[in-house]
Amino acid sequence: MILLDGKATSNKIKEEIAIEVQELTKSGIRAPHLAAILVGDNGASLTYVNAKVKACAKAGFESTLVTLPLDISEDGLLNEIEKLNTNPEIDGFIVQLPLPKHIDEQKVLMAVNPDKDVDGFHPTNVGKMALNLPTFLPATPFGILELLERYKVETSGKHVVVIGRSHIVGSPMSILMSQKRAAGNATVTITHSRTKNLKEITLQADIIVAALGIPEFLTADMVKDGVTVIDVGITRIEDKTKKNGFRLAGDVHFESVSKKSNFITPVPGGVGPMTIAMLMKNTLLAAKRRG
Ligand code: L34
Repeated sequence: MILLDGKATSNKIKEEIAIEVQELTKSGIRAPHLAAILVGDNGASLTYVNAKVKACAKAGFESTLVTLPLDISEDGLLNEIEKLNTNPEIDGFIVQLPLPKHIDEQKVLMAVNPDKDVDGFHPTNVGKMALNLPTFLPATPFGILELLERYKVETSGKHVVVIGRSHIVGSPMSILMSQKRAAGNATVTITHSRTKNLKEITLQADIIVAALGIPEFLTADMVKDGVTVIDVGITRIEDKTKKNGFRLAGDVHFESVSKKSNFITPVPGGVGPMTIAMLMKNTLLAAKRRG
C-alpha cells in the first residue's frame, strides 16, 4: 500500500509556485493576489479559508479575506462580488461554500467574473472544462488529477468509479478523467444516491473516487484487491477525547480499505491540502494572464 501524500505533495507544489512568483516579481510583475469571501463563521469553512490565506503568504501571494455576517442579504453579497470583479488589484477570488440557505448559490457563482473565477465554478468555465479547453479547473478535481499524475498512477483504460455527483467534485471528476489528458483516458462510471447495486459496481473499479459526504461509507467488502482509492470526504465527528472536540472522518473506512489498496489517500493529509495548492496554481495562472 502506497499512501498518496497530499500534504507533502501540496508543499512541493507550493514551493514550485513560490519560485515562479519570485521570477515574476523579479521581472517587474507584481505578485498574484487572491481574495476570498467568507459568509458567516462556520468552523470548517473558517479553517479552510484560513489555510488558503496562510498558503498565500507562504508562496509570496497577496491575499484579502472579506468576512461577511451570516445574515447578509443576497444583494449585499452580490455587491461585494462586484467590487472584487472590478478591482484591478485582485487577480482571482472565491466565494467559500456552503452559503446560508437564504442565498441562491447559483446566482452568486454566476456573478463572478469568469476571468477571476479561480474556483472554476462559473458556467463559462464549467463549459470550457467539459470541452477540454484551457480554463481554471475546479481545485479539488484538479488536485486529484495532479496527485494521480505525480504518483504515476495509471489511469488510461482503467475503470474509474466516482461516488457522488456534486458540481464541485463528482461531476467534474467524472468528466475530467474520461478526457484525453494526463490522469485521464479512463472508462468512468458515475454513481449516486439512486444507483442500484453500488457494491457490484465498486467491486469492478480500478480507481474509486469517494465524494458523497458520508463518513466511512466505503468499506473493504466493496473494493477489489489492488484498488486505488481517493477519499474526498471530510466530516467533523464529535470526539470528546480530542482537544478541539472532534475528529475528521473521510468517506472511506481507511483501516480496512487500505489493506486491499495499491494507492490510497489519507484524511486528513490527502485531497484537502491538494485543493489549496491547486487554487494557488489557478491564481498564479490568472496573474500570468494579467502580465
Ligand atoms: N468556493 N468552497 C469553494 N471552493 C472550494 O475549493 C471549497 N472547498 C470545499 C468546501 N468549500 C469550498 C475547499 O476548499 C472543501 N475545501 C477544503 C479545503 C481544504 C481542506 C479541506 C477542504 C483542508 O485543508 N483539509 C485538511 C484538514 C483541515 C482541518 O483540519 O479541518 C486536510 O488535511 O484534509
